[in-house]
Order: sequence, then C-alpha cells, then structure tokens
Amino acid sequence: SKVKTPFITFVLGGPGSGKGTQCLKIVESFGFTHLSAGDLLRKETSTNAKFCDMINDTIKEGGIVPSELTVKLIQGAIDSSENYKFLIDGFPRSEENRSAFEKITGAEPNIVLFFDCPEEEMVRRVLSRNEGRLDDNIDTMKKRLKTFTALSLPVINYYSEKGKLLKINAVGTEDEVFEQVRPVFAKYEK
Ligand code: UP5
Ligand code: MG
Repeated sequence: SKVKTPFITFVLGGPGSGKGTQCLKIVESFGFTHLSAGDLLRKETSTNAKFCDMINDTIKEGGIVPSELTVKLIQGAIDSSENYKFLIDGFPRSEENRSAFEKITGAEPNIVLFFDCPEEEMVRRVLSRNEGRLDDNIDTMKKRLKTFTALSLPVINYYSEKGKLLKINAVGTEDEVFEQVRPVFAKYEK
C-alpha cells in the first residue's frame, strides 16, 4: 500500500488536442507517471482476447468503452506504481466515466487540465499523424469529435463549475503550450 495519498491530474481535451505530447513534458519536468486511458485500452487488445474486438470496435466508432473496464485498468496501473503523482490522460470522457471512477476508486482529481483546441486544428493534427492508429482517419475523426462535444464537454463544464479546471490554449508550438502548463505544476514543487 502507498505511503502517500495519490495526487491525481485528469488531462482532458479533444482528439488530437495534444494531451499525450504535453503529458510527456510534464513527466520529464515534474516526475509524474503518465497513464493514457487510450493506451491502456489499446494495450488490453493485445493481452485480453475476450475484450479485444469490443475495444477495437468502440475505438473505430469513436465511442466510449464501458467505464468498469477503463476504471479497472487505470486503478490497476495506479496500484502497481511506486509513484504517487499521476496524469490520467483522456479520461473521464463522459459523466458516466466520471461517476464510475469516483464510485470505484473513492478518489477525485486534485487538478483537471483542459487543452482547448479548435476542431480544424485537431483534425489537421490527427490526420497528419502516422502511427497506424485505427481511429486516425477522417470518418472516425468526425465521430470522435461528435462524442467529444456530446459527452466529454459536459465533464469539462462540471469541473469548471467546481473551480478545478485549468484551461490551456492548445494552439501554438509544443513548447509554447508547455509554458502555460509548467506554472500549474511548478506551484506544487515549492
Ligand atoms: N501535436 C501535439 N502537439 C502539437 C502542437 N502544439 N502543434 C502541432 N502539433 C502537435 O497529439 C496529436 C498529434 O498532434 C501528434 O501527431 C502530435 O505530434 C501533434 P497528441 O499529443 O497525440 O494528442 P492527444 O490529445 O493525445 O490525441 P489522441 O488522438 O491521443 O486523443 P484521443 O483523446 O482521441 O485518444 P485516446 O487515445 O485518448 O482515445 C482513443 C479512443 O479510445 C477514444 O476515442 C475512445 O474510443 C477510447 N477510449 C475510451 O473508450 N475510454 C477512455 O477512457 C479513453 C479512450
Ligand atoms: Mg493521446
């Protein structure tokens, strides 16, 4: 069991807004452990035959995998880490995701980052990435954006109303964006 209570940051933003890229920089500068929910689910497709098709189909349709599975993967990663500072990237994506996380883990985020990016820029970034992801095509991208607007934005609004949201302008170079992110975490180093 952990000595310290986990310090949890949710990293939210639309598809291609730069969540993963900025998380790597936060890891380098501030020693967090990066848990991308999407990466955990993609990894699960190669190790869990039972859920492989369901996960891949959901990702291809730009939908959201049932909360129980995603929360289980995130919680497992937190529990098996020696670290206590976590970036949970790309989760929660719906109010249902959010309430399942709170209910199952009993935890709430200390900080919520939101990478605010115009749709046309997110489309440009996703379609110019070349990593063979099932969902990096124009048809799936349209669906991902719809899901983001319909289901994920309400979560972002929820944290905004709670006063926990830190909104970052995701347009600019990677370094320019990180200069807005850095002070958020530098505050806790003191
Ligand atoms: N790039 C990054 N920053 C840039 C900048 N400042 N200027 C120019 N280019 C920049 O960046 C995307 C691309 O843009 C990269 O090529 C990068 O170099 C460049 P990245 O940092 O990868 O952005 P990110 O926001 O992480 O984009 P990603 O595509 O990973 O976001 P999604 O939220 O869509 O993907 P995720 O992997 O989280 O989820 C995929 C799917 O899994 C979901 O659609 C869903 O079906 C499923 N899922 C669930 O069901 N439940 C979950 O909890 C999580 C995922
Ligand atoms: Mg990502």
